[in-house]
Parts: sequence; C-alpha cells; structure tokens
Amino acid sequence: AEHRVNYDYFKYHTMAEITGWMEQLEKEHQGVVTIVPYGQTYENRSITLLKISVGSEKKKAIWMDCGIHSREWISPAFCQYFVKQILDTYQTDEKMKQMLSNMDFYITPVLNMDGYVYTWQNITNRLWRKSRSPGNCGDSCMGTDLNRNFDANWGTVGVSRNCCSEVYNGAKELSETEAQAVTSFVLGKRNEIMCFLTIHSYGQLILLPYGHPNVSAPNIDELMSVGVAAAEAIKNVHGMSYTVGTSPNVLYPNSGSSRDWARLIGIPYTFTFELRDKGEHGFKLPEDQIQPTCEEAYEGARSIITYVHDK
Ligand code: ING
Ligand code: ZN
Repeated sequence: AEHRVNYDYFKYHTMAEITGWMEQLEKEHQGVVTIVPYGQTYENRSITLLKISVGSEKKKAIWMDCGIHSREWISPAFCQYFVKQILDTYQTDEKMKQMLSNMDFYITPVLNMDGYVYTWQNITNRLWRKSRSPGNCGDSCMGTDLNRNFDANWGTVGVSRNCCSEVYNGAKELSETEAQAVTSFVLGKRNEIMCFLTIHSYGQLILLPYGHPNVSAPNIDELMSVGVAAAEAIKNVHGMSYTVGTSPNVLYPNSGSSRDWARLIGIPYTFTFELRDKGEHGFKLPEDQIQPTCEEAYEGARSIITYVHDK
C-alpha cells in the first residue's frame, strides 16, 4: 500500500525534516526525483540537491538554490514548495509537462546546512547568516558569507575582510566547501544550465547581475525585461510589489555572489530573488505568510523558466 505522509509546506522545517522530505519524494517519484549529493559542508554534512527529470534526452537545465543564508527561512520553504508544484502539475499542466520534457531541474533546498541547523539550535542563534567554518582573524568570530565567497570579482566591493562581519568574504575565493560544491557541480553542467535562480529574503526584489557597479551583463536589457515580467506575474497573485534591477541599483553593490559567478561563466539567465517582506518581520517572516509568499514567487519563477524554455 502506498504510504504517503502529509508534509506541511506552510510551516518551517528542521534540517532533519527536510532531509526526510527529500528521501520520501525520491521514493514516491522513482525515476523522476533523484537525490544528488555534490559536496560536504564544513561540519561534514552531505550537501544534496533534488534532480527532477523525466525521460532521457536533455538539452537544458534550471538551477535553483535556497538557504545560502541560514536565517532566511522562507527561502528553503520556497524551494520545497517549488518542487511540490512541479511534481503536482507536470502530468496535468500542458506547459509544465512540455517544460519538464525538455529541461531538468536541479534544486538545492538548503545550501548552508550548517548555518541552518545552527539557527534552529536555540533562539539566540536564529539570525545567523554565514557558514560555520572558523574565521581567519585570530579571534572567536566564525563563519564566512557564502554569497561573498564565489570567484566573481572576489573581495572588491560590498565585502569585509573582518571575520566578525556579516559580509566577511572568507580567507580567499572559494575558501568555503559549500561554495566549492556549487562551483564544481555547475561547472560540470555549464552547457546545460541555462538559468540560475538563487533565493534569499527579504526585500521583495528581483536582482540582476552584476553586483559590481562597473561591470554590466551583455544581456542586461533582456534580463531586465524578463525580470519585469516576473514581477508582474508575482503582482498578479496577491498584489505584492517586487522591484527589479541590478544589485547596486536597487540594493547595494557586492562581489563574490553565486549569481554573478554563474553569469560570468556564461549562464545567460541569472537572478536573485529576495522574497517577502519589506522589513516588518524581516527574516522572521510569520508562518501564515509562507503560503502566499510561495504562491507568488512560484509564478515569478515560472515566468522566468517559461521564457528560458521557449527562447
Ligand atoms: N541579500 C543578498 C546578499 O547576499 C545580493 C543580496 C545577492 C546582492 C546577490 C548582490 C548579489 O546580500 C541578502 N538578503 O542576503
Ligand atoms: Zn541572503
């Protein structure tokens, strides 16, 4: 008999629960969902993604990662919802069926697993952002900002060399095993991955490359129009406004982000989502906002993915 546990997508889940959810999905969707380990965290957890794939011959792929910053709990909740939506609709929704027949999805529900576990350990850790590796400054500060550690104008703008900073960029580029894992996996699939979506909170933004104010993506006009269409799709769900633009224009400059690195190696469509809200609750977004946030962000992501597929 089929044994289906009802998973509550509209609550926040521990790392153990998310791992159990991944294992259950792989069992329930044999041949479609595969758990792929692709690296180790500093504390030796196995970093895993879900590969969603139907059929055999593939030309394109979509990357999505969540939880690169551990305190942004709505982000892993969104990746889980996104996976569920794909699996719930690909047999009935003609467009999703078509997209899944032509594209694979690689979805990492929690990239910064050590940090995520830490934010659940006790209330004083709830706002931890960085990895959990030791700093390099001869003091007691821990952690590197994984989204400043990638090989993309590393160490130039919007970073700190002080280990105690929330935006400490690490001892050198790719000092962190989590950033190494993404780099090597994506490099291995660089000709397939057409779209790189990395999910954060908060601010209600769709951010485009590059974080460095002096460099511009060759397809910036196209990225802008795809981003604006996604923001419109989001607005149509619950009326929420998302602002679209490059990081320095709508938020702040930075360097070493995974999104910039992905665009630099030639992945044409790379976006950062900053989910709800605009600061009222910030990282502690109440659970009653998980569902509407996921519903609208799903339409935003779907708009981008549809564009990439049809192009
Ligand atoms: N925001 C992102 C950060 O890493 C960002 C914003 C992403 C800026 C990518 C530039 C490039 O700071 C949060 N909330 O983490
Ligand atoms: Zn973030």
